[in-house]
Amino acid sequence: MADLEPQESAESPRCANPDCQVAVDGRCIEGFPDTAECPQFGRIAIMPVAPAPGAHPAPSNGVAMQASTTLSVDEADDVVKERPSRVIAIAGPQSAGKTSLIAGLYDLFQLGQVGNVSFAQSFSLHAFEQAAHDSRAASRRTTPNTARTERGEVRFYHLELVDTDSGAVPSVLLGDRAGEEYLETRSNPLSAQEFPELRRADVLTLLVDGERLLDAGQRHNLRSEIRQTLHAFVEAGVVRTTQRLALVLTKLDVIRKAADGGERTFQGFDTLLAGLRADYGANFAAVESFQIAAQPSTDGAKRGENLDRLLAYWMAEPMRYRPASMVFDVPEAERYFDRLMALPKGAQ
Ligand SMILES: Nc1nc2c(ncn2[C@@H]2O[C@H](COP(=O)(O)OP(=O)(O)OP(=O)(O)O)[C@@H](O)[C@H]2O)c(=O)[nH]1
Ligand SMILES: [Mg+2]
Repeated sequence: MADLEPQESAESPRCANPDCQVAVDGRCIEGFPDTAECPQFGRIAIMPVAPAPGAHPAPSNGVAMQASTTLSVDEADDVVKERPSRVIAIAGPQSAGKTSLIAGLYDLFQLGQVGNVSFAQSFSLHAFEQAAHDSRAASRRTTPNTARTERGEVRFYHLELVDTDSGAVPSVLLGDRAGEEYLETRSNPLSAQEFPELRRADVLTLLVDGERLLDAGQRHNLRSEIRQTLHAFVEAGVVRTTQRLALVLTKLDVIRKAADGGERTFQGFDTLLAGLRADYGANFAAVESFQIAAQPSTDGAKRGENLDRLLAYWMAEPMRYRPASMVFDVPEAERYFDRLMALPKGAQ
């Protein structure tokens, strides 16, 4: 097979479908009259590329493809600029289940629609596969052993999803980073300003490790960690009142297996939620709670239980910032000039 070089310039309209000739003849292979509606149309094209020098030649019956991996902050910003999008920051202490949540959602899409949301495409298929493989293997072990997310830049998992009720097809960007970096903000709140996913988030998703909340010896520490981490985010000024907060209790399967059926743990979670609402509710447009089992290792919950509810919260139309000073009544008047009025102070 001859090696193929990308033939489009950076400015050309590009499509993730390598068979689509939209850049050449302007026709969308999926049949959309307006390419903006086509779920395949985007900046990041999956197209045949020349192998790196010294690399193994591509098999004769296949094509080499650009790695379909997580997106950097700049790449995620490109997606946000071009398409309707939902940016989701998934924060929480180490081992809370952040990467498992991402992998669990991907696993659910393998089976079909999740609630009223169906899968269209992803620029991160390989990364999802890797995360799902690790977490499936871990959930089969008696001692959990998921590959910990390494410290470093946030990585965004990309999904293009269809809301089958509204017809919206937003890009959903799920930010993942190592839990210990979030924890460190407690002693140095300003370090949260280095985490671009927090400012960009439409939904800040804060995970509470259900297994630790169940453990009487760890319960108190965990609740302090969550409170202090959110306090640090607020103090660093990286949350905004147009963001929504999701407080998510993970590992529901283990909690339900407790001798008291998890009653104490659920109460502890409700107390934590009530405290966060009282102290930080005014910093967010909404605060909702969820209880999930993304990758259960016991029969205490269904795999992916309640992820559909969390996904529906993520998919909601993001809040748009509207300065209060611009919200004022326009007087009704026949003559156009009579409708003019002095702007409120500070609105000029
Ligand atoms: N029982 C149970 N275990 C889970 C569930 N979800 C995740 N786990 C386990 O919890 C452990 C930690 O999960 P991760 O997804 O790696 O946690 P993380 O928050 O990404 O951790 P860091 O990358 O270290 O910040 C893994 O061993 C998972 O298998 C669940 O629903 N039930
Ligand atoms: Mg992780």
